[in-house]
Amino acid sequence: IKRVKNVELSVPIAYGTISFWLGKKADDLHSHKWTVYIRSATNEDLGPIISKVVFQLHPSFNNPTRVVESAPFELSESGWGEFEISMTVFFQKDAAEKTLELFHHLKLYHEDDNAPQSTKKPVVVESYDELVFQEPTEAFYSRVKNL
Ligand code: SLL
Repeated sequence: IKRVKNVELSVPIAYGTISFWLGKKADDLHSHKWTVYIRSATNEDLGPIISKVVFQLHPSFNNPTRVVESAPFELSESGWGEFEISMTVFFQKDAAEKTLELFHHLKLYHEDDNAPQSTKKPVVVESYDELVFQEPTEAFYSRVKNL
């Protein structure tokens, strides 16, 4: 495979969770609705770069291994508890890159225990990172450099 020498391609990403409390009427096992996501930090489409993301949920969920094969790379669920989510990122084939593993702690509750829960104020936790392609393959680079 031909690689482009002395070139580094860097794609800023944001990943994390947003969670809404469903209110007093919700049942105990599904008190919150949440979404875990990986997105471009600059609002680009990650579809040309990422082929799929495997989200690994807590084993208390049905089918805890969730595969998302197209953008947007996100997953929504409902539940009651916080846990660590692992996300395995698979790149498009022509990138010839290994998978990348990201971890994110799902947060449902606000920091301040005394703050009343609200169905209108979501709990958002987001991290920023970069997908870095050192000496990208020619095929991948020519496809994504102008995105
Ligand atoms: C805790 N260690 O004890 C954590 C585990 C697991 C949360 C939290 C399942 C919901 C469903 C769910 O929310 N599990 O089964 O639909 O806090």
